[in-house]
Amino acid sequence: MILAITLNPAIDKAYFINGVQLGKAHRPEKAIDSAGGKGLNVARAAVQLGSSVVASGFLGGSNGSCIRKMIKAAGIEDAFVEIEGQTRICINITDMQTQQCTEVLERGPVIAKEEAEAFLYRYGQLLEQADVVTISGSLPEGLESSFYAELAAMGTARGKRVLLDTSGAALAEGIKAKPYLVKPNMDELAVLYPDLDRSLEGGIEAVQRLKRLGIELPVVTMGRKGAVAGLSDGIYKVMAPPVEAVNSVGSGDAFIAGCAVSLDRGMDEKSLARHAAACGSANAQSPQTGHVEAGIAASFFSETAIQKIADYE
Ligand code: TA6
Repeated sequence: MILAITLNPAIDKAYFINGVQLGKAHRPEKAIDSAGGKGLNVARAAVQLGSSVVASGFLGGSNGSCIRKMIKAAGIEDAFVEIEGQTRICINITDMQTQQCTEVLERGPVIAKEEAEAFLYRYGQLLEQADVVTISGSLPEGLESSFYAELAAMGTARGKRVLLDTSGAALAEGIKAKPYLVKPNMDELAVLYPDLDRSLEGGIEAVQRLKRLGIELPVVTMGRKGAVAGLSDGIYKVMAPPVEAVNSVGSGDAFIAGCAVSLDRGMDEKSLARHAAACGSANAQSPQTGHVEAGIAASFFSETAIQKIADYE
């Protein structure tokens, strides 16, 4: 079973507009609501790929109730902790003429101390049944930046593979707990390692550093340039087939879902890396955020290349 953690979930509202113009009123060609926040995108994609998933984090208010209905309909088991605050809304505006995505991400509710404690207790219980744990997205206000490190340490101490996908101080702190996998994209990497450039060499150096810090499977995703993964016998570049993106938002989350499902199925690490990259590309084929058609992922998997590009120093 995959335990998917989303401490700052959201109702994701995806708008598709034919020619976005600031300062103008727009009536979207299409509007799609989904249960979002990175971890719920991971959870939905993992269920679509055939895994059983329990999702937990914080949900509150009318938005929280709406998300509970959505995740039930998506076949995700709801183990969220109810809070006083109102769960947020995140907006993704895709310009249908340029394919450019603009996101507006609310900060979300402030978590009270007793709510954080209630979650930690629930999380400890859920860990017993989990094989793989994904921890994704921003930390809500009220939680220390070391909160993910605490969750990762609890999971690792119980022999679980913990996949951490976050950014900023939460990522820097989380790495100290040595989760099994971290997956910064180039923007997140620029904050973590500002001295590195956005080249393939920069990605390789980042993987080298993360491996030395004890991350078993460090991955750097580089958009159309693919991903750089630190496997046990060296550093590999993974390249899914080039696709025309319909909605690329959530592709990083689908990548994590591919990793979690591969671990859940006991796939070898090269297959895991290829499967994850294929899932990320499959997500971009859907107008929905965090959505993977298993058939498309399987087709992309067979066309996803992996090659060794460096040894560990
Ligand atoms: O990666 C896409 C996405 O999960 C959107 O669905 C939206 O919920 C946003 O990211 C949330 O990001 P955050 O880092 O604030 O958790």
